[in-house]
Formats: sequence, structure tokens, C-alpha cells
Amino acid sequence: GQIIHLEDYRPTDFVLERVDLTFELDPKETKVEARLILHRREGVDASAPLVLDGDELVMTGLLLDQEELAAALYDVTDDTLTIRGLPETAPFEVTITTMLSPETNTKLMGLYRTNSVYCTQCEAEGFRRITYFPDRPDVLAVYTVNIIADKKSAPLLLSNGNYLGGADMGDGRHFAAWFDPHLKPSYLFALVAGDLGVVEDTFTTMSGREVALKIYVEHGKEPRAAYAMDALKRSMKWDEETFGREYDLDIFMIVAVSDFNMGAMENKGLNVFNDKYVLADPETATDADYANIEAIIAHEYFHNWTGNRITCRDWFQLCLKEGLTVYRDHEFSADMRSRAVKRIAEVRHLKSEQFPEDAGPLAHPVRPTKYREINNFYTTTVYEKGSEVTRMIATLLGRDLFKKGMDLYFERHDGQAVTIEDFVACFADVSGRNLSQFSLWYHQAGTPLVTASGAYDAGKQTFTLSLEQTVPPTPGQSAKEPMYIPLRMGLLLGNGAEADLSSVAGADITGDVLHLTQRKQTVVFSGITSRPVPSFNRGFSAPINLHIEQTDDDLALIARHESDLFARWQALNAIALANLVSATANARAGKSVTCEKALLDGLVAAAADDGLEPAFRSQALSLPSEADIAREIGADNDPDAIHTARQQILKAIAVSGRGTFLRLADEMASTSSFSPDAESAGRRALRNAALTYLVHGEDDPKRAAEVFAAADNMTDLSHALALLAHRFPDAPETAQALATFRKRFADNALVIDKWFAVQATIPGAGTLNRVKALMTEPLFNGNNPNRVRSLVGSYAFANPTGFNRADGEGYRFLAKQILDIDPRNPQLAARILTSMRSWRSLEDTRADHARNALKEIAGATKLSADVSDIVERMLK
Ligand code: HT7
Ligand code: ZN
Repeated sequence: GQIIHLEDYRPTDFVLERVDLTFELDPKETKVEARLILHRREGVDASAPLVLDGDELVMTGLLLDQEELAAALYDVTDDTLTIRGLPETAPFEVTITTMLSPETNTKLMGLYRTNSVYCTQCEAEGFRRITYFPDRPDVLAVYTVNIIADKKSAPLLLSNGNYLGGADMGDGRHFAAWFDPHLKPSYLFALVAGDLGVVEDTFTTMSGREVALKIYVEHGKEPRAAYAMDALKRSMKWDEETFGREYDLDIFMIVAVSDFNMGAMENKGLNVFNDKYVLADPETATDADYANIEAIIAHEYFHNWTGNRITCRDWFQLCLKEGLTVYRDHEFSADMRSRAVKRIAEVRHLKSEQFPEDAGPLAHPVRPTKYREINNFYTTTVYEKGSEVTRMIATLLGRDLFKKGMDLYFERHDGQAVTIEDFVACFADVSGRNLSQFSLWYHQAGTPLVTASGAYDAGKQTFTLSLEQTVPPTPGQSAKEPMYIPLRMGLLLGNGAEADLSSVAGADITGDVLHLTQRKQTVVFSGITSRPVPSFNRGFSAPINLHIEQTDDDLALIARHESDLFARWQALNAIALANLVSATANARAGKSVTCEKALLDGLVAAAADDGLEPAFRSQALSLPSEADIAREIGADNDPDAIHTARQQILKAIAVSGRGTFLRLADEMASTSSFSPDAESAGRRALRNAALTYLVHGEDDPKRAAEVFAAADNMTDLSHALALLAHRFPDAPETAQALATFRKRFADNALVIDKWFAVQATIPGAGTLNRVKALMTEPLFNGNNPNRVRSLVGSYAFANPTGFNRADGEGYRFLAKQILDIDPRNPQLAARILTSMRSWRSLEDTRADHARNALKEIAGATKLSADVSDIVERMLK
């Protein structure tokens, strides 16, 4: 594929006014008739042809104003339909007939079948797999959709908007018509047809309109959609109360399907979901599943305003809808749950997923300027870093001005396809601030590094902070400008009090936000009566790396006394990370590993502190992951040494905190029936964290096997299974538990995904053979994205020692899988391949093996654009 550049953006030559679609559904021979009403845009040359996008289409008819078009007036290539000789000013009608085979569409883009249900996925460029079309987000039109299908196998016929009516056709078929009055781009089109069960409810909007809510799932699974329905109603209410956004159709539908490339899709009025993010009950879903369902239901619903009513001018602007909508779903979850705990989880995720992307060969700006394959830009940088950039705008402007800016955005751009510049201008306009330096966050890739050092002058009672920022070079961007970094901070005094920051020179401070804008900045605080301990980046106000020489004593003070709970966790995490990095060096050098007292004391004290909420204490107990340690080390990584060091630290904590962990395992055990609420989930998390240590401090699988046998919910059951499998992979108790789990849940594919993932993430070189064996297991299905992600994805993304085998077999296995998946489902293949994005930070032997595996992929004949784009960028 060729490279698309932002600077080449031009509006279309023709304006689309209306779209009428008729589908005659059939598994192998679906007929689509698309009637497009267009006119030439003012000022466009009268000879300019209409060029429509297409992808793997078979066209069987083409009419212009109801007349067949002469062959000389059009051309068809692999990906375009070009029509010449069109009217100069008058509107005209193009009618295109295409034939599709949904059953053989394994790419899951366009119209496909999943479990006998017809469904569509059009973002980003799937609509062109249905008909020839100006398939770009700045072409907004009103759609009418007629669906004709066999009545027995597809009693349900759904599309966007409001239902117009339907009828029996007398030949075993029936039809339904839908009209969506809202302007929309083609990527928001959706059609679903099949035989599904439904859960129904209603929501009364703030202006008193009643909206019908329907969640469609496979027959028999209706009770498992209750939590999703509850989350939907809470999302609708929250968006009204927080952003003043009301829903705008008579009906809102969600359909759960089992074959889906991503999490979910925000099609207007007809969201389509990966069933993993809809279905939940205590027996089959973990607390993490419940939290994900709540967040993703909210995310897709919030897109109705941030994405659908106001959409992207072009795909370079993807963060306009995704970054903003992630920010909105984060705020929603923070309001539904514990804000501090939610923030800790977000930052853990950002650091483990986005920071490595930003530090490796796939790094790109939040708003990229070029792409080869847009599917590869649905990244954690666009989503999560995009959300952090929105959060920084809110931090800089404060709550009221941020709200005003959002109100202006909704008012000014409703019904439009806009850019990041349009979005930022709303905040500049309401605040009167110049946000041009701030906008570098959209344009410069790479995680800024801020180094800080402090000096206290007791005589002058001043504290001088020397700050320096650098942004590392990234592909295509070697030199960087200094960024505008809002750094929330405090100066903690020995007695637990905080210094007043208002007497300051060298930087603007608003509240507790220090505005770091220069490459080097010296900031002097006056009136500081004793040596303070600085606490930086409270609430993770900026997505940066921070280097500051701080003693464990200073960090321990922050961990005990910070008013910001997030900062307390951050300090504990910093103590742990430093200890784990030095332990890794020792392990690699064959020396013994020691666990510092500050770490033992800090973790056990936080765990034992009954004044803190259990969910926070469980986060405090959860050590940085092996990937976190590798990232902190940065280069020449040996995953085996990291694993050894971490296991030994875990064991040392287990031994020293045993009394506390025994108490918590007992006290946090549930006494009432299961509830998925955040508080109950927090108690389960703390108990399971305590159990993790207890099991690592013992040489016998007995405790884990007992917890497994006694578990009455999936959170505890799957945690116990993972403890057994990861700590005692070869024990008979583990084999027994795996067999019991498989037998009990063999008919529930989403639960079996947990079973695959647990086994794929068993540490050590031996796991590759397990993974290979599991691929031949009857419950595995290489065509289903959830199964592939659970087995192959978990192995490659979440098993550092198993995947990064010193002999390179893990990489060779992955290369083979990528080449096998690619022809069927390029998007899935490309995504799993990104698991190798940090290959250059491995020690030489592994890096050589990784490079060779990547070269093997790159050298294959007939690679998809998706995979060749990723592999080429990774090898550059
Ligand atoms: N906006 C949705 C993106 C999406 C997608 C993109 C490419 C291929 C398949 C896809 N399915 C969904 C999801 C979201 O961010 O809400
Ligand atoms: Zn989204």
C-alpha cells in the first residue's frame, strides 16, 4: 500500500446528499443495491470524475439516474470505481449493485457472518467492502436501509437509526426498513440480522423522552447481559449530568457477537460488541471483566457525541474521538469506583502498553502525519496517550473552563467532521490561553523525560528545584521542542504537613500545578521552614518519565503521608522498581538478591493499614511486572534474570509479611453472596494479593488447591488456577485443577479463553510446547480472534520468559503463526505481531533471533498491508 499524508488532505469533489441501501441477505450471495444522491461541489472542474473506493467487490450493475452506464464512462480497478461525464451542477443518482459472500469473509471487515448472524464492521475502511463509496469520515449523509432476509434464520433485522416498518414478503423472506436522521460517515453504518435473544429496558432522558434499550445476545445468554444493561443506563445518566449530553434517537441497541477484531464498535444507535465485553455473571466473569464491561459500554455510548455527532475530518484525527472518549470513560469509571484506584490502574496500563510503544520502532505522534495502513493506528498512543493529553487540558484549564471548552466544542461542531486544531481552539477560546506549545503533545512522539534535583538552603529558607526535560528521538522525528508539562506537586515537610507553594520564582504555579515549559528551568520556593521532600506528578498529571534522586526514606515518607493516594502508590512503586532493577543485576551476575527493608516495610505496612481501602492496598502489594522492570532497565535485557530477581523479592516479602498476609486472607474472605461492586471487588483483590504472597512463600501447592476447590466466583477461581499453574506448573494438583476447569466450562468459550491464557503465561521455556499442544485442542479455534488472542496473544504479550526463549524458538513460533493468520485476518495478525515491538531492548543473542524472525516475516510472499507495514517499521 502507498503512504497517505495528512498534508494531502482535500475535500471530496462531490457532495453526498443521501444514501439508500437495500440488502438481500444470503450467506454466499448477498445482493447490495446502493443508491447515492450526489452533486458536484461548487468550484470543482466540470470534467472531474467521481472516484469511489472499493475493496474485493464484485459489481453486477451500475446505473446513472436509473439508466445503465455506457462502458466507456467508467473504470473499475482493484480498489476504485471511476465515473466520468457527470452533470456539471445538477444532483444525480448513482445506483451500484454488488454481490458479497459474508460467509467467506474471514477478515471480519465489511459484512460477515458470526455464529450464523450477519453483522458488519465498517470502521475504518470496511464500508468499501460492501459497496463502492466515498469511504472517508468527512463524507456525511443521511441513510435509509432496507433489509431482506430469510424469516426463519434471521427473524431480527437491524440497522442504524429508528425503525420505519417491515413486512412479510410471502416467499419465506421478510423485510425491515430503518432510517437514521443524523448525518453520519460510512464507518458508522451497521447492519445486523439473525436469530438472537434480547434484554430490554428503557431510559428517560433529561428532557423526558423515553428511549428503548435493547441488548441482543445468543439465546439463553440473556441473564448474562444484565450488568451491561445497568452499565448502559448509568452511562446515559452520567453523560447527561457530567457533560450535558442527551441521547438522540428513539432506540439504542447493542449486539454481542463472538467473532470481532476489537472490543466494540460505536455504530450510530446500533453498537456491535465483542461478546467478551457484554456477558457476565459471577460464575463466569472476573471483577476485571465486570470493570471492562462497564468501561467499554460507557466508551461506546459516549462516542455518540464524541465521535458520531462530531466526527473526524480524516483518519489522522483519530485521537479526536478516541483520546477524548477514553478520557470520558476514565472519568466515568472514576466516578463509579474509587478514583485513586482507577487512576493507579490507568497509569499501570499506560506505562506497560503505551510507554513501550513510544520508546520503540512503532512510536508515532498522538496525531500522526502519515500512515500506510490505518488499522495499525488504533494504538495505545492514539487512545491512551490521547486521553492523557485531554486530561492535561483539563488540568491546565481547571474544571470550569474545561467544561466550558467542551460545551463550546459540542455547540460549535455538532454535525461536523473536524480536526484536533478545531478541538484545541475551543479551549484556547474559552480560556484566552495560547495552547500552541501545549499542542506539541499531539505532534511530538516519545515519552518526555524530566530530571529533577532539589537543594534546600536552611539559612535562606529556600528550596531550589532544577528541572530539565528531554524528549527522546523517535522514527522520523530526531529533534524535539520542549513541551508544556503540567506537573502537579507538593513539598512535604517532616511532620506530615505541606509547604505553601505560593511564594515561587522561575515557574508559574496554579494550585499545586507547576508549569514546566522550558528545556531547563530553575524554580525557587521561599518560606520553606525545613527540608522538604518533593512529591512530583501527583495523579500522574503528565505522561512522562521522571528521574529524581530520592532516598528510600524520602519515598517512604511520601508513601505514608502524601494527601494524594495515587502519589503514595507511585512512591511505593518507585521503591520496588529500584530494588527490582538492582536485584536483576545481581541475579544476572550470579549474586544473591536482597530485598531492601524499605520495600518490605512499605508494602507490608500499606497492606496492613486498615484505614486504607482494600483495593488500594491490593495495588500497593502488586509488584511491578517483569515488563515494567525491563522497561526501567531499558537496554540489554535478560528476561530470565528479571524473572529470577522478581520471584526472589516476592518470596522475601512473603516470608516477612506472612502474619499480615494470613490475617488478610482470612479477614477479606467474603461472608455474603457475590456482588460485583467496587468495594467487594477490592476485598477480593486484597485477599488474592495476600494469597499470592502466601503461596509464593510455601513449597506446597496445598493452599492454592484448597482455594481453587472452595472458590465460588470466577475472580477467585481463575486467580487460584493461575497461582497453581504459574507457581507449580508440574504439580498433579495443577493438572487436576486445569482438567476440572476445562470440564466445567467446556461449553463457555469466553471462560475457556482464561484457561488458554493461564497456560500460555506459565513462566519458562517449556511453555512453548504447551502452547503448541493447546493449538490442537478441540476447544481452540484459529479463526476466532478471542481464542487466538488468549492463546497466541497471551504467550507473546504476557509471558516474558516463555516467549523470549534464549534459543529464539518463541519468535520463530510467532513468525509462523503470523504468516498463518495473515491471509485470513490481517488485522489480527498485525496486532499480535506488535508483541515484538521492544525487541531491540533485548540482550544481543535474543535480539538477533528476534531480528531473524522478523526478517522471515518480511521476506514472505503475499503479506497483507497490515503485517508488512508493522514488520517493516519494526525492522527500520
Ligand atoms: N472505534 C472502534 C474501533 C474499531 C475498529 C477499528 C478497526 C477495525 C475493527 C474495529 N472495531 C472497532 C472502537 C472504539 O474505539 O470504540
Ligand atoms: Zn473508541
